[in-house]
Amino acid sequence: MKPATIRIVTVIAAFIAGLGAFSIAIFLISGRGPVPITQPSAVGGPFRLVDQNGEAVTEEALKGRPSLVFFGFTHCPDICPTTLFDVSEIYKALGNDGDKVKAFFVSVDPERDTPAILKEYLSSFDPRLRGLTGDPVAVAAMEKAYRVYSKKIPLDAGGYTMDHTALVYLMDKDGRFVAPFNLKRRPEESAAELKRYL
Ligand SMILES: [Cu+2]
Repeated sequence: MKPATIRIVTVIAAFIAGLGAFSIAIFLISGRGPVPITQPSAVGGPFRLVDQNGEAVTEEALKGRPSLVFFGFTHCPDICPTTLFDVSEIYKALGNDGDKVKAFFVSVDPERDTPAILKEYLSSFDPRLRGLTGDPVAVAAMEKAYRVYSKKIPLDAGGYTMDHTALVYLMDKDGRFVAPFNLKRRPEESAAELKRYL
């Protein structure tokens, strides 16, 4: 080959090599893109229950608004009524924005917590709270999806109580789990956090 030809071949070879390096770089960059939003969250999932008015409620109810989701039962001696009271105080602190936040109290004791019992029990708290119950198998499936533990504990005097996870979950307006929600602060502070998710 003549020197001129050699130079052209070298330039073309360098160009092709450069192209290769360039496409490898693109591949590496795109391979490190953001985590796909379809990745399933560790907490949450489909469910099919009924509320205190007997209306069907599924995971679709979590969409469009941020939600607080927590589990308990109406015979609970302290934690559940305290949580329901705290959430009612947050609704008060939210003022007009209260209508833009949902809250679900899911019974871990569907055997006793019928919609009618839930309705009576929830009448002492903010009317925007929705109580969920249903078929024990459906309740157990939701507990599993939300990583909730619950267990029936027989009482000496007869009957039983329930041990259960007392976490409150904050879900965003797409129905995705954000984080456990802290109730151990002033309702105004909780309200301010919720407003960030409207
Ligand atoms: Cu409880």
